[in-house]
Amino acid sequence: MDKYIESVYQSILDKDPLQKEFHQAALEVLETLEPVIEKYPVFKEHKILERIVEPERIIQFRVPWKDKNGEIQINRGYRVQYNSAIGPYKGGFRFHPTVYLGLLKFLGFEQTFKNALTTLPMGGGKGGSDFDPHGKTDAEVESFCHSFMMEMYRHIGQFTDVPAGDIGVGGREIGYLYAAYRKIRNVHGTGVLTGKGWGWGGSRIRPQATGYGNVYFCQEMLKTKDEDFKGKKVLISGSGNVAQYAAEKAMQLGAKVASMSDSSGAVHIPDGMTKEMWDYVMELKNVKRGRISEFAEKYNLEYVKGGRPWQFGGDIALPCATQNELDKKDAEALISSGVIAVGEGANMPTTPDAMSLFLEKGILFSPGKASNAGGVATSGLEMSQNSGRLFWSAEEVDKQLHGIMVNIHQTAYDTAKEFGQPGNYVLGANIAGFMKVANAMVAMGYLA
Ligand code: NDP
Ligand code: 2IT
Repeated sequence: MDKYIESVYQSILDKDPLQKEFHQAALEVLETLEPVIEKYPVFKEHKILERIVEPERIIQFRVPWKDKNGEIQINRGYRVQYNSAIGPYKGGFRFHPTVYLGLLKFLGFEQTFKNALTTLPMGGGKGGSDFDPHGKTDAEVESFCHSFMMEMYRHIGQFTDVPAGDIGVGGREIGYLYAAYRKIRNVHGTGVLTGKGWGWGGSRIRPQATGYGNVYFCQEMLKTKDEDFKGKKVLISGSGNVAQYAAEKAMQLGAKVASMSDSSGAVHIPDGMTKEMWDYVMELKNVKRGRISEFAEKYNLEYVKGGRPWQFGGDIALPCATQNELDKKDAEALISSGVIAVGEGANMPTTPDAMSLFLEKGILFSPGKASNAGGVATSGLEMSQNSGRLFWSAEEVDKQLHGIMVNIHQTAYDTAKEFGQPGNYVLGANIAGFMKVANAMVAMGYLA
């Protein structure tokens, strides 16, 4: 690695030695920026790398709430306001027991480049809590969300920072959070949160956007090899928001969706998911909030407790659950089963050694910051509709989402080619996202 880039990376390790997911995300980006730093010395002169790895602001706070027995519980809340060079901070909230500062720094850092790739004016941020919504009653989740917003409201706003959902934060949680924000601020109609419901400020297609967008991106990658989804065996991990709509879109395109999973295990669907099965999963996960094993039981399908879908083998893999859920052993299994494309729906689901293997073997591989950007892009479209007091039809939003994904694909593809590594979407996306933010920071001087 270039000495200057190595010194920036080393300073991250020295300052925050325990933030391993952040180290991983930063290293992946920094490594690919070598040719840019060489070509444009202005970025080094302006210390863009040193500045871009450091969040502009970090907020951490106590979230007290009462459980169903009337007992006081205490969680930690966070917002990492990473970079606002090109627009207000934008990015989701994650509620999951593994949430800590290092995880949110990785997500906020990724978000900065992802949002730049959408071409919409959004900076990068991420927040959340170590609160675990699993097994909680609706009333408990509501109480937690209200307490969380009692502190968060003062840090966000349509021109400052616009949160949305992520793991553990869906339509239900956004509703409770938005209610608290409205009560405290006495305003309605601002785009202070995205992922709102239809009829109270939300956008059509926002729930579908990340999963659909991931499939649209993958479609573009496949086109470069004269391939498509039709008849392909598609492995999907997760069974949450992103996985659900990636599955729906892949099915619409004629693919055989052969797996779903959750943190307890994976289900194999050798003949492909049917519309009836998909409806069952939607009800199971979004209404009953049950486990994917119940789906396996209902349809008499193979269920691997503690397993991941990758061992089932397939043509296309769409990891849509969480970070580092596809490792080198999984990549080897996929490659030996003849996988042709891997499209990241989750953020950083592929470990670095697995990613290197895919790139080395010439497998089409899209990094999450490019292929899952459809979610935040549609959040941007929700912000536009809120500002204009407008509602666009599902067809209109889907058309714009599709156009944005095609454009991100083209940008990553062209940038990889320009920098001498055709087909390397990781390098292409990192460089294209970085250039947009870095140029803005240079133009605004050292304060940006
Ligand atoms: P959801 O909470 O709706 O679903 C998450 C899914 O992943 C669940 O099936 C969950 O299983 C599984 N999962 C979570 N943690 C783990 C774990 N440690 N090990 C195994 N499985 C796990 O979240 P989303 O679908 O919204 O998010 C999925 C991924 O997509 C995340 O990486 C997120 O950052 C990313 N993303 C989401 C966007 C969005 O718009 N929602 C936009 C862009 C990216 P279980 O219920 O058992 O925990
Ligand atoms: O990781 C992500 O891009 C998201 N969770 C969506 C963020 C958003 O603001 O819609």
